[in-house]
Amino acid sequence: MNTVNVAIVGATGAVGTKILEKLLERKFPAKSIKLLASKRSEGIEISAHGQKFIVEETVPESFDGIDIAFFSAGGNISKMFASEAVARGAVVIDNTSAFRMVEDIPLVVPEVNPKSLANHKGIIANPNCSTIQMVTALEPIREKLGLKRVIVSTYQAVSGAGVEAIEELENQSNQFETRATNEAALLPTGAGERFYPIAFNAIPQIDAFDSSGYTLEELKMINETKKIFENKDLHVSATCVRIPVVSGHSESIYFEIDTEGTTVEDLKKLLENAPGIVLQDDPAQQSYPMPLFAEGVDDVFVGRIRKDPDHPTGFHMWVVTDNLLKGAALNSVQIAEHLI
Ligand code: NAP
Ligand code: 3JN
Repeated sequence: MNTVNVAIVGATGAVGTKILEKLLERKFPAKSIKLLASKRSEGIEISAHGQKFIVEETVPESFDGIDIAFFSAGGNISKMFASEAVARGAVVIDNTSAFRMVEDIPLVVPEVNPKSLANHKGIIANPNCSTIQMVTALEPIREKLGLKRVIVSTYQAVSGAGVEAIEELENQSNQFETRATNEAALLPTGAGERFYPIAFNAIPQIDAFDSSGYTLEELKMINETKKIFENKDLHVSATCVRIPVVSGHSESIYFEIDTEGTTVEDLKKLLENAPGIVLQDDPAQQSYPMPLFAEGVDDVFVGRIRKDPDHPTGFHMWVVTDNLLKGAALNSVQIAEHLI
Protein backbone atom coordinates (compact mmCIF):
# COMPACT_ATOMS: atom_id res chain seq x y z
CA MET A 1 0.00 0.00 0.00
CA ASN A 2 2.02 3.01 -1.18
CA THR A 3 -0.66 5.33 -2.44
CA VAL A 4 -4.17 4.49 -1.39
CA ASN A 5 -7.81 5.24 -2.06
CA VAL A 6 -9.39 6.60 1.11
CA ALA A 7 -12.98 7.02 2.30
CA ILE A 8 -14.21 8.99 5.34
CA VAL A 9 -17.62 7.95 6.68
CA GLY A 10 -19.07 10.78 8.80
CA ALA A 11 -17.08 13.34 6.81
CA THR A 12 -19.43 16.23 7.67
CA GLY A 13 -19.09 15.68 11.42
CA ALA A 14 -16.80 17.14 14.08
CA VAL A 15 -14.38 14.19 13.85
CA GLY A 16 -14.71 13.49 10.10
CA THR A 17 -13.82 17.05 9.10
CA LYS A 18 -10.65 16.83 11.22
CA ILE A 19 -9.71 13.48 9.64
CA LEU A 20 -9.82 15.13 6.21
CA GLU A 21 -7.76 18.09 7.45
CA LYS A 22 -5.13 15.82 9.04
CA LEU A 23 -4.83 13.64 5.91
CA LEU A 24 -4.19 16.73 3.78
CA GLU A 25 -1.99 18.54 6.31
CA ARG A 26 0.22 15.47 6.85
CA LYS A 27 0.36 14.79 3.09
CA PHE A 28 -1.02 11.31 3.53
CA PRO A 29 -0.28 9.45 0.28
CA ALA A 30 -3.89 9.26 -0.89
CA LYS A 31 -4.69 8.67 -4.56
CA SER A 32 -8.26 9.74 -3.87
CA ILE A 33 -10.37 10.78 -0.86
CA LYS A 34 -14.12 10.02 -0.90
CA LEU A 35 -16.29 11.88 1.61
CA LEU A 36 -19.32 9.94 2.85
CA ALA A 37 -22.17 10.90 5.17
CA SER A 38 -25.95 10.42 5.34
CA LYS A 39 -28.35 11.03 2.47
CA ARG A 40 -29.05 14.46 4.03
CA SER A 41 -25.56 15.63 3.07
CA GLU A 42 -25.45 14.23 -0.45
CA GLY A 43 -24.02 16.86 -2.84
CA ILE A 44 -22.66 19.18 -0.15
CA GLU A 45 -19.30 20.72 -1.05
CA ILE A 46 -16.49 20.66 1.50
CA SER A 47 -13.26 22.60 1.03
CA ALA A 48 -10.01 21.82 2.81
CA HIS A 49 -6.43 22.90 2.10
CA GLY A 50 -7.54 24.47 -1.19
CA GLN A 51 -9.20 21.28 -2.44
CA LYS A 52 -12.93 20.78 -3.02
CA PHE A 53 -14.79 17.55 -2.27
CA ILE A 54 -18.44 16.57 -2.86
CA VAL A 55 -20.11 14.49 -0.14
CA GLU A 56 -21.79 11.24 -1.17
CA GLU A 57 -24.39 9.12 0.61
CA THR A 58 -22.91 6.03 2.32
CA VAL A 59 -24.03 2.84 0.57
CA PRO A 60 -22.29 -0.58 0.35
CA GLU A 61 -20.94 0.23 -3.13
CA SER A 62 -19.19 3.33 -1.70
CA PHE A 63 -16.39 0.99 -0.58
CA ASP A 64 -15.59 -0.56 -3.97
CA GLY A 65 -11.92 0.18 -4.70
CA ILE A 66 -11.31 1.74 -1.28
CA ASP A 67 -8.09 0.72 0.54
CA ILE A 68 -8.57 2.54 3.86
CA ALA A 69 -11.97 3.61 5.27
CA PHE A 70 -12.15 5.88 8.33
CA PHE A 71 -15.46 5.57 10.20
CA SER A 72 -16.80 8.30 12.52
CA ALA A 73 -20.57 8.29 12.07
CA GLY A 74 -21.58 6.48 15.27
CA GLY A 75 -21.47 2.83 16.28
CA ASN A 76 -24.60 1.80 14.40
CA ILE A 77 -23.24 2.99 11.06
CA SER A 78 -19.96 1.19 11.75
CA LYS A 79 -21.85 -2.01 12.55
CA MET A 80 -23.88 -1.58 9.36
CA PHE A 81 -21.01 -0.86 6.93
CA ALA A 82 -17.59 -1.86 8.38
CA SER A 83 -17.76 -5.57 7.45
CA GLU A 84 -19.13 -4.57 4.06
CA ALA A 85 -16.12 -2.30 3.52
CA VAL A 86 -13.71 -5.07 4.60
CA ALA A 87 -15.43 -7.58 2.30
CA ARG A 88 -14.85 -5.14 -0.57
CA GLY A 89 -11.10 -4.94 0.23
CA ALA A 90 -10.77 -1.99 2.60
CA VAL A 91 -9.05 -1.79 5.97
CA VAL A 92 -11.41 -0.01 8.38
CA ILE A 93 -10.13 2.39 11.05
CA ASP A 94 -13.14 2.81 13.29
CA ASN A 95 -13.54 5.79 15.63
CA THR A 96 -16.63 4.44 17.39
CA SER A 97 -17.09 2.07 20.32
CA ALA A 98 -18.62 -0.60 18.05
CA PHE A 99 -15.59 -2.92 17.97
CA ARG A 100 -13.21 -1.59 20.62
CA MET A 101 -13.72 -4.41 23.08
CA VAL A 102 -13.95 -7.24 20.51
CA GLU A 103 -11.14 -9.58 21.47
CA ASP A 104 -9.30 -10.01 18.17
CA ILE A 105 -9.77 -6.40 17.01
CA PRO A 106 -6.73 -4.26 17.86
CA LEU A 107 -7.39 -1.10 19.89
CA VAL A 108 -4.50 1.12 18.96
CA VAL A 109 -2.63 4.20 20.13
CA PRO A 110 0.52 4.26 17.98
CA GLU A 111 2.73 5.66 20.78
CA VAL A 112 1.61 2.83 23.09
CA ASN A 113 0.82 -0.45 21.31
CA PRO A 114 1.72 -0.19 17.60
CA LYS A 115 2.67 -3.88 17.53
CA SER A 116 -0.97 -4.90 18.02
CA LEU A 117 -1.62 -3.62 14.47
CA ALA A 118 0.20 -6.63 13.06
CA ASN A 119 -2.71 -8.90 14.01
CA HIS A 120 -5.56 -6.96 12.43
CA LYS A 121 -8.15 -8.79 10.35
CA GLY A 122 -9.55 -5.79 8.50
CA ILE A 123 -10.96 -3.66 11.33
CA ILE A 124 -8.81 -1.54 13.65
CA ALA A 125 -10.42 0.32 16.53
CA ASN A 126 -9.49 3.82 17.62
CA PRO A 127 -9.98 4.23 21.39
CA ASN A 128 -12.23 6.79 23.07
CA CYS A 129 -10.67 10.27 23.16
CA SER A 130 -10.40 10.34 26.96
CA THR A 131 -8.62 6.98 26.96
CA ILE A 132 -6.14 8.00 24.25
CA GLN A 133 -4.71 11.02 26.05
CA MET A 134 -4.54 9.16 29.37
CA VAL A 135 -2.68 6.09 28.06
CA THR A 136 -0.35 8.26 25.96
CA ALA A 137 0.71 10.17 29.09
CA LEU A 138 0.91 7.06 31.29
CA GLU A 139 2.80 4.83 28.84
CA PRO A 140 6.36 6.19 29.36
CA ILE A 141 5.82 5.83 33.11
CA ARG A 142 4.18 2.39 32.91
CA GLU A 143 6.91 1.07 30.64
CA LYS A 144 9.79 1.98 33.00
CA LEU A 145 8.19 1.92 36.46
CA GLY A 146 5.11 -0.31 36.19
CA LEU A 147 1.55 0.74 36.96
CA LYS A 148 -0.82 -0.57 39.65
CA ARG A 149 -3.74 1.83 39.89
CA VAL A 150 -5.25 4.75 37.96
CA ILE A 151 -8.01 7.07 39.18
CA VAL A 152 -9.02 9.73 36.67
CA SER A 153 -11.45 12.65 36.63
CA THR A 154 -12.11 14.21 33.23
CA TYR A 155 -13.16 17.72 32.25
CA GLN A 156 -14.45 17.15 28.71
CA ALA A 157 -15.10 19.71 25.98
CA VAL A 158 -18.44 19.87 24.16
CA SER A 159 -16.90 19.09 20.74
CA GLY A 160 -16.65 15.50 21.99
CA ALA A 161 -20.44 15.40 21.69
CA GLY A 162 -20.46 16.59 18.05
CA VAL A 163 -21.10 19.75 16.05
CA GLU A 164 -24.59 20.30 17.51
CA ALA A 165 -23.19 20.39 21.06
CA ILE A 166 -20.73 23.12 20.05
CA GLU A 167 -23.71 25.12 18.72
CA GLU A 168 -25.63 24.55 21.97
CA LEU A 169 -22.73 25.94 24.04
CA GLU A 170 -22.40 28.91 21.68
CA ASN A 171 -26.13 29.72 21.90
CA GLN A 172 -26.22 29.53 25.70
CA SER A 173 -22.99 31.40 26.27
CA ASN A 174 -24.39 34.90 25.79
CA GLN A 175 -27.45 34.24 28.01
CA PHE A 176 -25.92 34.99 31.41
CA GLU A 177 -28.98 36.22 33.35
CA THR A 178 -31.07 33.15 32.47
CA ARG A 179 -28.20 30.67 32.83
CA ALA A 180 -30.06 28.16 35.06
CA THR A 181 -33.08 27.99 32.76
CA ASN A 182 -31.45 28.34 29.34
CA GLU A 183 -32.94 26.07 26.71
CA ALA A 184 -31.03 22.76 26.48
CA ALA A 185 -31.83 20.04 23.96
CA LEU A 186 -28.77 17.82 23.67
CA LEU A 187 -26.54 17.43 26.73
CA PRO A 188 -25.70 15.38 28.69
CA THR A 189 -26.88 12.81 26.13
CA GLY A 190 -29.24 13.04 23.17
CA ALA A 191 -30.68 9.63 24.10
CA GLY A 192 -31.64 10.75 27.64
CA GLU A 193 -34.88 12.24 29.02
CA ARG A 194 -33.45 15.31 30.74
CA PHE A 195 -31.26 18.04 29.29
CA TYR A 196 -29.18 20.58 31.22
CA PRO A 197 -27.53 23.81 30.07
CA ILE A 198 -23.79 23.39 29.56
CA ALA A 199 -22.79 27.09 29.60
CA PHE A 200 -21.80 28.18 33.16
CA ASN A 201 -22.18 24.57 34.28
CA ALA A 202 -20.39 21.22 34.82
CA ILE A 203 -22.39 18.07 34.05
CA PRO A 204 -21.16 14.85 35.74
CA GLN A 205 -22.67 12.61 33.07
CA ILE A 206 -21.18 11.68 29.67
CA ASP A 207 -23.21 9.06 27.79
CA ALA A 208 -25.85 6.87 29.49
CA PHE A 209 -25.67 5.33 32.97
CA ASP A 210 -24.91 1.65 33.44
CA SER A 211 -26.56 -0.31 36.30
CA SER A 212 -23.19 -0.10 38.14
CA GLY A 213 -23.66 3.67 38.60
CA TYR A 214 -20.83 4.42 36.16
CA THR A 215 -21.55 6.09 32.83
CA LEU A 216 -20.64 4.35 29.57
CA GLU A 217 -17.88 6.94 28.98
CA GLU A 218 -16.37 6.01 32.35
CA LEU A 219 -16.61 2.29 31.57
CA LYS A 220 -14.99 2.88 28.18
CA MET A 221 -12.00 4.51 29.91
CA ILE A 222 -11.74 1.64 32.41
CA ASN A 223 -12.05 -1.25 29.94
CA GLU A 224 -10.11 0.27 27.05
CA THR A 225 -7.15 1.16 29.29
CA LYS A 226 -6.88 -2.44 30.51
CA LYS A 227 -7.05 -3.74 26.93
CA ILE A 228 -4.43 -1.31 25.55
CA PHE A 229 -2.03 -1.99 28.43
CA GLU A 230 -2.81 -5.73 28.19
CA ASN A 231 -3.36 -5.84 31.95
CA LYS A 232 -6.73 -7.07 33.21
CA ASP A 233 -5.49 -6.67 36.80
CA LEU A 234 -4.74 -2.95 36.51
CA HIS A 235 -7.05 -1.03 38.86
CA VAL A 236 -8.78 1.76 36.93
CA SER A 237 -11.65 4.04 37.93
CA ALA A 238 -13.03 7.14 36.22
CA THR A 239 -15.40 10.08 36.70
CA CYS A 240 -16.26 11.89 33.47
CA VAL A 241 -17.58 15.45 33.48
CA ARG A 242 -18.66 17.76 30.63
CA ILE A 243 -17.56 21.38 30.98
CA PRO A 244 -18.18 24.50 28.84
CA VAL A 245 -15.00 24.31 26.76
CA VAL A 246 -15.23 24.05 22.95
CA SER A 247 -12.29 21.71 22.31
CA GLY A 248 -9.64 20.16 24.53
CA HIS A 249 -10.28 17.50 27.16
CA SER A 250 -8.49 17.87 30.52
CA GLU A 251 -7.82 15.05 32.97
CA SER A 252 -6.72 14.93 36.59
CA ILE A 253 -4.97 11.57 36.86
CA TYR A 254 -3.91 9.88 40.11
CA PHE A 255 -1.69 6.85 39.56
CA GLU A 256 0.33 4.40 41.61
CA ILE A 257 3.49 2.87 40.14
CA ASP A 258 5.29 -0.36 41.09
CA THR A 259 8.59 1.24 42.02
CA GLU A 260 9.24 2.94 45.39
CA GLY A 261 11.74 5.80 45.64
CA THR A 262 10.69 7.45 42.36
CA THR A 263 10.77 11.25 42.35
CA VAL A 264 8.79 13.86 40.41
CA GLU A 265 12.02 14.68 38.55
CA ASP A 266 12.30 11.02 37.44
CA LEU A 267 8.78 11.21 35.98
CA LYS A 268 9.47 14.53 34.27
CA LYS A 269 12.54 13.06 32.56
CA LEU A 270 10.52 10.11 31.24
CA LEU A 271 7.75 12.38 29.93
CA GLU A 272 10.12 14.98 28.44
CA ASN A 273 11.55 12.41 26.05
CA ALA A 274 8.33 10.61 25.17
CA PRO A 275 6.78 10.77 21.69
CA GLY A 276 3.68 12.94 21.28
CA ILE A 277 4.04 14.52 24.73
CA VAL A 278 4.91 18.09 25.70
CA LEU A 279 5.85 18.61 29.33
CA GLN A 280 4.44 21.93 30.53
CA ASP A 281 5.18 21.94 34.23
CA ASP A 282 6.70 25.00 35.84
CA PRO A 283 4.64 26.17 38.83
CA ALA A 284 7.03 29.08 39.46
CA GLN A 285 6.09 30.45 36.04
CA GLN A 286 2.41 29.40 36.38
CA SER A 287 3.05 27.12 33.43
CA TYR A 288 0.63 24.19 33.05
CA PRO A 289 -1.59 22.77 30.29
CA MET A 290 -4.96 24.38 29.50
CA PRO A 291 -7.51 23.36 26.87
CA LEU A 292 -7.87 26.84 25.38
CA PHE A 293 -4.24 26.70 24.27
CA ALA A 294 -4.25 23.03 23.23
CA GLU A 295 -7.03 23.55 20.65
CA GLY A 296 -5.70 22.83 17.16
CA VAL A 297 -2.41 21.36 18.46
CA ASP A 298 -1.44 17.70 18.00
CA ASP A 299 0.47 17.10 21.25
CA VAL A 300 -0.63 15.69 24.60
CA PHE A 301 0.33 18.26 27.26
CA VAL A 302 1.30 17.11 30.77
CA GLY A 303 1.82 19.23 33.88
CA ARG A 304 1.13 19.67 37.61
CA ILE A 305 3.08 16.50 38.42
CA ARG A 306 3.08 15.98 42.19
CA LYS A 307 3.83 13.18 44.60
CA ASP A 308 0.87 12.06 46.68
CA PRO A 309 1.60 13.16 50.26
CA ASP A 310 0.29 9.94 51.81
CA HIS A 311 1.14 7.15 49.37
CA PRO A 312 4.74 5.98 48.73
CA THR A 313 4.17 5.27 45.02
CA GLY A 314 1.22 7.60 44.30
CA PHE A 315 1.41 10.66 41.97
CA HIS A 316 -0.94 13.18 40.40
CA MET A 317 -0.75 14.83 36.99
CA TRP A 318 -2.89 17.06 34.74
CA VAL A 319 -3.17 16.04 31.08
CA VAL A 320 -4.72 18.07 28.25
CA THR A 321 -5.10 17.48 24.52
CA ASP A 322 -7.36 18.48 21.64
CA ASN A 323 -9.98 15.71 21.80
CA LEU A 324 -10.77 15.96 18.08
CA LEU A 325 -7.09 15.65 17.11
CA LYS A 326 -4.97 13.23 19.19
CA GLY A 327 -8.26 12.10 20.79
CA ALA A 328 -9.78 11.09 17.46
CA ALA A 329 -8.70 12.24 13.96
CA LEU A 330 -4.94 12.42 14.43
CA ASN A 331 -4.77 9.05 16.18
CA SER A 332 -6.75 7.46 13.31
CA VAL A 333 -4.51 9.01 10.66
CA GLN A 334 -1.39 7.92 12.59
CA ILE A 335 -2.80 4.36 12.56
CA ALA A 336 -3.21 4.62 8.77
CA GLU A 337 0.36 5.93 8.45
CA HIS A 338 1.62 2.91 10.39
CA LEU A 339 -0.35 0.61 8.07
CA ILE A 340 1.23 1.93 4.89
P1 NAP B 1 -21.25 14.66 14.54
O1 NAP B 1 -20.50 15.93 14.49
O2 NAP B 1 -22.65 14.68 15.05
O3 NAP B 1 -21.24 13.99 13.07
C1 NAP B 1 -21.90 12.80 12.80
C2 NAP B 1 -21.50 12.31 11.42
O4 NAP B 1 -22.15 11.06 11.17
C3 NAP B 1 -21.96 13.26 10.31
O5 NAP B 1 -21.00 13.27 9.28
C4 NAP B 1 -23.23 12.60 9.84
O6 NAP B 1 -23.59 12.92 8.52
C5 NAP B 1 -22.82 11.15 9.91
N1 NAP B 1 -23.98 10.28 9.84
C6 NAP B 1 -25.10 10.33 10.60
N2 NAP B 1 -26.00 9.41 10.16
C7 NAP B 1 -25.41 8.77 9.11
C8 NAP B 1 -25.83 7.74 8.24
N3 NAP B 1 -27.03 7.18 8.34
N4 NAP B 1 -24.97 7.33 7.27
C9 NAP B 1 -23.76 7.91 7.13
N5 NAP B 1 -23.31 8.91 7.94
C10 NAP B 1 -24.14 9.33 8.90
O7 NAP B 1 -20.50 13.60 15.43
P2 NAP B 1 -18.92 13.45 15.71
O8 NAP B 1 -18.58 14.18 16.95
O9 NAP B 1 -18.13 13.71 14.49
O10 NAP B 1 -18.87 11.93 16.10
C11 NAP B 1 -19.22 10.92 15.20
C12 NAP B 1 -18.91 9.58 15.84
O11 NAP B 1 -17.49 9.49 16.02
C13 NAP B 1 -19.49 9.42 17.23
O12 NAP B 1 -20.80 8.91 17.20
C14 NAP B 1 -18.53 8.48 17.87
O13 NAP B 1 -18.88 7.16 17.59
C15 NAP B 1 -17.21 8.83 17.21
N6 NAP B 1 -16.41 9.71 18.08
C16 NAP B 1 -15.31 9.20 18.59
C17 NAP B 1 -14.55 9.96 19.43
C18 NAP B 1 -13.38 9.35 20.07
O14 NAP B 1 -13.32 9.48 21.25
N7 NAP B 1 -12.44 8.75 19.38
C19 NAP B 1 -14.88 11.26 19.74
C20 NAP B 1 -16.02 11.77 19.19
C21 NAP B 1 -16.78 10.98 18.36
P3 NAP B 1 -24.74 14.00 8.21
O15 NAP B 1 -24.07 15.33 8.34
O16 NAP B 1 -25.14 13.68 6.83
O17 NAP B 1 -25.82 13.80 9.22
O1 3JN C 1 -18.13 12.82 24.72
C1 3JN C 1 -16.94 12.83 24.39
O2 3JN C 1 -16.16 13.70 24.76
C2 3JN C 1 -16.43 11.73 23.53
C3 3JN C 1 -17.53 11.02 22.87
C4 3JN C 1 -17.35 9.94 22.17
C5 3JN C 1 -18.49 9.22 21.60
C6 3JN C 1 -19.67 9.89 21.34
C7 3JN C 1 -20.77 9.20 20.82
C8 3JN C 1 -20.69 7.86 20.58
C9 3JN C 1 -18.38 7.87 21.32
C10 3JN C 1 -17.08 7.17 21.53
O3 3JN C 1 -16.17 7.42 20.76
O4 3JN C 1 -16.96 6.36 22.45
C11 3JN C 1 -19.50 7.19 20.83
C12 3JN C 1 -19.45 5.73 20.56
O5 3JN C 1 -18.97 5.37 19.50
O6 3JN C 1 -19.92 4.96 21.40
